[in-house]
Amino acid sequence: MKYGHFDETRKEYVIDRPDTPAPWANYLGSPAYGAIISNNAGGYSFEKSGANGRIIRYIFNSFDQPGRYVYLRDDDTSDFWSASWQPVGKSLDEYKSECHHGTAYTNIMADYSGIHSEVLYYVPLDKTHEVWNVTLTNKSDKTRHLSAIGFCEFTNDCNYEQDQVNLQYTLFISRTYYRDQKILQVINENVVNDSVDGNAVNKRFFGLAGSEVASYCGDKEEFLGMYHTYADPVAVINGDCGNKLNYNENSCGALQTKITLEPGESKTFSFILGMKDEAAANEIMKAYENEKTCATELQELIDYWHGKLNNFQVKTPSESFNNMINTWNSYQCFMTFIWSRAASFTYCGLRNGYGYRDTVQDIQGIIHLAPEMALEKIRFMLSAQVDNGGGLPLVKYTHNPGHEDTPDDPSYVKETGHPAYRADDALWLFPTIYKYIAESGNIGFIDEVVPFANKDEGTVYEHLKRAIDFSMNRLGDNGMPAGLHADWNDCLRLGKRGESTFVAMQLYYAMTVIKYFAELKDDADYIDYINEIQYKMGSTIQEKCWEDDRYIRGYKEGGMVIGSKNDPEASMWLNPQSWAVISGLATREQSELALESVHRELNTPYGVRLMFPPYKEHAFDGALMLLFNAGTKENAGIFSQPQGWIILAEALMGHGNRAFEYFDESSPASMNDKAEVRKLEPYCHGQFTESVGSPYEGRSHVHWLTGTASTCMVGCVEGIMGMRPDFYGIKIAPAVPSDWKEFDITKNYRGKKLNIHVTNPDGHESGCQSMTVNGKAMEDNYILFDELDDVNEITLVM
Ligand code: IFM
Repeated sequence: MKYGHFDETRKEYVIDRPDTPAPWANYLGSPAYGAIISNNAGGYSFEKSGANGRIIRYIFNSFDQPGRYVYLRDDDTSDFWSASWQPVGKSLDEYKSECHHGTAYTNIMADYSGIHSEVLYYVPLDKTHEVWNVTLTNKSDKTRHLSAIGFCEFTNDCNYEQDQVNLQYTLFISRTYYRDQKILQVINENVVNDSVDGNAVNKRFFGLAGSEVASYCGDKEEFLGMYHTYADPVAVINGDCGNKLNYNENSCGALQTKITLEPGESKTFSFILGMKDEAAANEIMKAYENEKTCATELQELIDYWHGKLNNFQVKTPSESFNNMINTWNSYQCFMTFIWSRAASFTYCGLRNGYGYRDTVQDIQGIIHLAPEMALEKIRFMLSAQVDNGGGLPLVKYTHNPGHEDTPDDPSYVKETGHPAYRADDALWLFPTIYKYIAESGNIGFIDEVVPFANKDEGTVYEHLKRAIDFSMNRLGDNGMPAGLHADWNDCLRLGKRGESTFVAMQLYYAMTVIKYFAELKDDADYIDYINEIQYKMGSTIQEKCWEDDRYIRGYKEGGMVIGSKNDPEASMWLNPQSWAVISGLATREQSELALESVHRELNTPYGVRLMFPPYKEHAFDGALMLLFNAGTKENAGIFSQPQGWIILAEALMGHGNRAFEYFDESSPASMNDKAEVRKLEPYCHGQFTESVGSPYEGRSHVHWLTGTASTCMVGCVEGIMGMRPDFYGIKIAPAVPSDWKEFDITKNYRGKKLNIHVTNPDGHESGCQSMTVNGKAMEDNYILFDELDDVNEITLVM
């Protein structure tokens, strides 16, 4: 079943059936002013923190209500509906709608009883308020007398939990005023000096520009009426908001305007919402008296986002691939990069910092689109590396480089809840920094001095050396990096001296990367040292972790093998197989065997399982995935993030068919026609998909903010499209389905435009027969940066 389609030209996803199997959301603004909106206008807004800066209410895990509602009413017949299908929910026989989720805007269009409505929701670029720009058009042949009523439900406390739970307090601290086309809400009004016992005065506004307010309401119960719901507020039924304000209990903003429309006529006006005092609100509102403001602001958003996305575009035979790479996977990468795990319909905003590994990985997804943004975040994450080389598991939003406490300090553990270092955190810096420098050519970055989190400072090169030291100083009994608190898999507690094959492979790869940097720096002694320890590490992994046709998952403290072929449960694990290839550790023969085992034992129609069989009766002490139902999350679910790694691994091996098979199984866009199975938005990755063992195989969860965005992006761009820049140039090594006859890539590479046309006359999966750059035949599929013109026509024959 399908509820919408991709509009590639406008870079929009268009939902034409509003009764989607889950709220399908979009992200507006940034955490400075964040607004999450569903296709039925459900969602919430906040300043700075989803949990502590909440402006409007949203009830999680419920019916996608309330939200940013515009009620419409025919004042001649008293019939009413909403500009989004919900909350009124008219019969879909009579009510038609389209929700266009675009890049940082959402436009909800509806047609009902001869009235066409459009509500464009957005947060203007770099601003901290939101706009609901409404246009009503009379498509009927008679004069229509309408009311439009904008409604939002304010929280009574910026902290969303207090607002919901501490009612003996929060019901008695808020009141509203009406002045000059606006509802003004004030919280803790009597606090004069900004703060009493930690309570600060909070002021919000909800205003109308471009049309006269006919009536208003600032009291939720007055607006809805007892025993009414958002579907049938008495104010809407009566066609009059009653001019009531609240004093205690619950605030809302509701503004009615009356519109008369002749046949064919349109009128436009805007509701504006924000966390501002009256003076600031007045200033903001003024801009929207000008009819052109919204069009200008929308264009700014489009130019900004499309400008970034256009730095890498593809045209392949797969629409699903094109839609993901050109727009939606890329846009999701920016959202995870900017929002981290701050707020969604699943994350309520309570997180108080950035997860180290997640954030360093998120950066990878945007490097090819916006290396300058990546650089800023890389610096930040390096400044969250402790001087012992380990990453802070959680980097507080208040991060103060050089002055932070660490997992060695009880204060850090108490404040963050993270009891110890994790084995993998700082190792993610290696692929991320390598990719950044290769993409940007900013080789000097390795000499840049960046503070450590707790004290001292060092060059980027020194930071990386210390990351190697961190692992080397904490080896387990077999000589591989100790498990510490956990590795990438939060559920895998191998014990402090347990050992993870995955981390050992990450370390092996990190050693390869640091050698590139050491070569740049002519650091011969260090190269010798790395060669020696890398050889030793590689031999240990091969000796201790290879088992016939797979790599085991690791060793529990005390020596128990995890993920052995003969184990009754969890005998096959995905990540050590993909990373054996990515890290360059496995021989060709081992790689082929391991990847084949993955396909045979872990693959499903919806992607590759994280491991199999699920833990049920044989879990070791520390296998926390046992807490999840079989086929779910880390317990043999299809964890989405590793899909990107297996795509990359297959592509690196030149297995284009397999790489694409894995892309296609796990790509949201490929499930567009099976939305009733996937449930989640068909335009964004989720954290995981339920697998074999679940009665809901194929159902995905935890939308938008997931490391999957970046891993799949890398798997597709570096892997399938084969874009492999290095310090001096770029290799073009696609690995695609053998039935792709041709495809095109346009890429901005350090300011040079690459127009790449690939043909595949003989049906290969990978490989290069010949390549030309601006008509000149190349020796192979590598181009030195210095040989590039500003615009380059590149042809590659596979
Ligand atoms: O790697 C982790 C991530 O940091 C948080 N979500 C779950 C992943 C796998 O356990």
